[in-house]
Amino acid sequence: MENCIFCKIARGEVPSSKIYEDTDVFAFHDIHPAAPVHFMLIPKLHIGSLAEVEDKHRSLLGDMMVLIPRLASEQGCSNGFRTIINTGHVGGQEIHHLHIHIIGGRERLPGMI
Ligand code: DGP
Repeated sequence: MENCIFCKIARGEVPSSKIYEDTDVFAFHDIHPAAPVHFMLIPKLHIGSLAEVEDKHRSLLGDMMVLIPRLASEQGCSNGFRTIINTGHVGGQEIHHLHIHIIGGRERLPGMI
C-alpha cells in the first residue's frame, strides 16, 4: 500500500529500529514503548487488520505465531511476555496494517487489561 506507514517501514523507506526481517515479515521496536520491551511484528503483505484476515493467510499467520516466542526470548523476555492485536475502531487500532504488539520486561499487574 502506497501510503501505509508500516508498509513503508517494511520496505525500509521509513526508518525504524528493526529487530528481525525475512521475506514475509518485519519486526521493529514501537516508537512509544509501553514497557521495557515493546516491539511489533508485521506481515510485509498489507493486511489492514485481524478483521481482514482470510483463509489464504493461514500459513503466514502461523509462521508469525511461531516466530514470536523466539523474538521475545532474543529481546530478553525470559519470564514471559504479552501479545496484543488491536483491531478496528473499537479495538483502538491506530495504524491500519495488521501488527502484533509483543510486550515484556515488566510484570502484568492485577487489573491491567
Ligand atoms: P495500535 O494502536 O495497535 O494501532 O498501535 C500502533 C502502534 O504503532 C503505536 O504503539 C505506536 C506505533 N507506531 C506508530 N507509528 C510508528 C512509527 O512510525 N514507527 C514505529 N516504530 N512505531 C510506530
